[in-house]
Amino acid sequence: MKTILVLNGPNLNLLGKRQPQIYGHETLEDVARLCRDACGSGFSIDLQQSNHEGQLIDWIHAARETTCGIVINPGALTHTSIAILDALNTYDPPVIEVHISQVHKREAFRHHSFVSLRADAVIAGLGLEGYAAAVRRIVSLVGE
Ligand code: DHK
Repeated sequence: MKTILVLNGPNLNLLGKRQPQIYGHETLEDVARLCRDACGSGFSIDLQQSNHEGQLIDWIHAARETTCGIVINPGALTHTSIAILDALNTYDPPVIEVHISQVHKREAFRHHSFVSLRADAVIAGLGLEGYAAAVRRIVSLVGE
């Protein structure tokens, strides 16, 4: 059984309650369900969320030994965190960056992503379906 880490950054614990006009009414539990449905039987999903940059980095480091890919929505750390970029640069398997909203239609400060310098694909604006698409892509990249 291969494991895909689905990592979520600051404020995504409030998914479903936070600005639903932007992020929708579904929750992180719905994200977990969509990812599990998308990955098929040979894979497991490890979904994590933290509001703390260092915790996210620790999970990326641990994933080096235990996972076959990372789906990451770093929240606002997307636009600020060289440390998360550096952590992802220590990780060899596929990395896919997901944003629920279409960040390029929003404020200019959301248009730049440090994580995109490492990501093998970037998905924005598909809502929660972006996570499922990212999981399917990792499954196809790493093989059943
Ligand atoms: C989530 C956030 O929390 C924002 O800080 C990003 C991203 C966009 C999203 O669309 O999922 O700018």
